[in-house]
Amino acid sequence: MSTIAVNKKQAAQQDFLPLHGTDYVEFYVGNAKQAAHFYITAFGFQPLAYAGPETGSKDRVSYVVRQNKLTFMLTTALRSDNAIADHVYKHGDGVKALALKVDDAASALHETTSRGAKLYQETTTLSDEQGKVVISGIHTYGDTVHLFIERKDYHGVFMPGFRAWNNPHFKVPDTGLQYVDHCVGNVGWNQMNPWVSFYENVMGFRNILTFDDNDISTEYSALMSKVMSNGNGYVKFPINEPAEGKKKSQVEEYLDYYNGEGVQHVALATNNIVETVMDLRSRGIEFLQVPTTYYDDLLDRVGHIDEDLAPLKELGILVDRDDEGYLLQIFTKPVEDRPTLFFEIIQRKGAQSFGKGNFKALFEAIEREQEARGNL
Ligand code: TYF
Ligand code: FE
Repeated sequence: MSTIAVNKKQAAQQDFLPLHGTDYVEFYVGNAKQAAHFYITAFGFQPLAYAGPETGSKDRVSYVVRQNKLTFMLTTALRSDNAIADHVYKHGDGVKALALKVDDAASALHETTSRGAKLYQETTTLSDEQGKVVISGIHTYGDTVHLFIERKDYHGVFMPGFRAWNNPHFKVPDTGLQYVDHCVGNVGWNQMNPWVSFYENVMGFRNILTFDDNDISTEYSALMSKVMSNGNGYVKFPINEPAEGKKKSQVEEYLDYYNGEGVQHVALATNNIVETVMDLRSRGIEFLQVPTTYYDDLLDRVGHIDEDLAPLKELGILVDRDDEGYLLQIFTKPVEDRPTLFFEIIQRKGAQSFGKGNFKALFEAIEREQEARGNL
């Protein structure tokens, strides 16, 4: 065997959990019909698939919506005596599953459970006339789970158990959202490092960035964060924990209202953040606002950028630079009544970092919202 072949084999062996990115994000919600309508109307997703009593699913309904490489599933309970109803009762609406694309769902389950992952779903083969999809799953922080989805040769709209769903009388253009850039988990006091170890040891991820109290907490909202990435960088999971500070940590507020650990934000990538955010705003999505003074010295801080300053300022889009380039980002207000899940819209122009230069302005904006809620 040549040296290159040996090295490739070693690299493949090292990554015991090869992932091809996010397959879908599943939300457990109180009313999936209305939640799906929100993601279609306000975020520009297209209807894709439906599962419910008509397709043999007696205890739940799920709607699947898609925009480019982004797939969301909105699931609700049809009865009170099931795990979905319990989840919504405990947490409100939130992310249940981060489903990851794999070549081999049985292997993914074996590799992770043999390293200590707690089993959520045994390897299950779902099949219909269109082919088969194999799924398995493990628990992560809180009541959140990771599903492993193997869909090598499936030709149906989504997966067995779902039927095509669309409404020919209701067409809404997309908003340019492309794929999941990263998903952030909020965990309890002193729980960041244990979850970092979980992603390292059980899932083979690496810690690529760390934000400690000095980066984040001294003056502003107190939290610490470590960014975990899988081998090819397609799946990135920052983990936040609250820290003691002058004011109540935004992470603590989340833990109070979510009633435990869970997904804090999902970052959605776009190729044109100005157009995407203008569109989202006109559809009613509300974003956190920074003071206009943020823009006074922006170009001194980040140097030349391709975008005009005026629309960035008008929309409240934040910019940060690192060694590799720059990024533009903005954060929605929470998308439910509890101050829990929100979305980030991000456009990367080379930068692979997370906007550390914006933490001060961002966390002060979050604190203003916390204060208005009486939770600071
Ligand atoms: O994902 C990130 O790290 C950035 C910054 O509560 C961030 O989006 C970190 C913590 C937080 C909100 C945003
Ligand atoms: Fe983020």
